[in-house]
Amino acid sequence: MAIEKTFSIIKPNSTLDNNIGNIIAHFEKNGLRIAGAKFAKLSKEKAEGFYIEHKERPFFGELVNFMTSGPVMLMVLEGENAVMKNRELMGATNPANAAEGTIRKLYAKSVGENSVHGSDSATAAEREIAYFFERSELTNRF
Ligand code: RTP
Ligand code: MG
Repeated sequence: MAIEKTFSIIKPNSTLDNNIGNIIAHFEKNGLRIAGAKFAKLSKEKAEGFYIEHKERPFFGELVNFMTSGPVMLMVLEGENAVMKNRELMGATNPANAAEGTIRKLYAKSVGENSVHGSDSATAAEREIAYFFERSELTNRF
């Protein structure tokens, strides 16, 4: 299996709860490594563009409000099978359904304030990484 990259966000509930280090440690202990990172406060326009696929969903406004309510940690993670590995480590969207030991089970508050975002496919990862990072901001070990 080739090394691949995926995109991750530590959402405002977890930056505010001081869980940035715990969540990064979780990735690092489970085979993913940081290939790029920045701490930021998203503008409304940037958050709306990121979640454009959810524009017609009833929770879109709430989602954008939440994602702009505090700082976020934007990260590119890399490792074997990184996209699916990250989704497994995150757990189900709703923490009530998330498996024991997953990031959302450990740190999420609700289906909205669910601690982390992770790309759901290699195609999404490519778009999301390019949406936030310049090529020169990423390590290139492989
Ligand atoms: P993400 O994109 O953040 O990694 O999460 P996901 O794939 O597990 O979930 P997705 O269906 O893509 O939804 C994106 C984010 O929208 C919020 N959401 N709120 N109130 C609701 O019913 C609801 N449903 C989804 C969550 O923050 C979810 O992560
Ligand atoms: Mg999603």
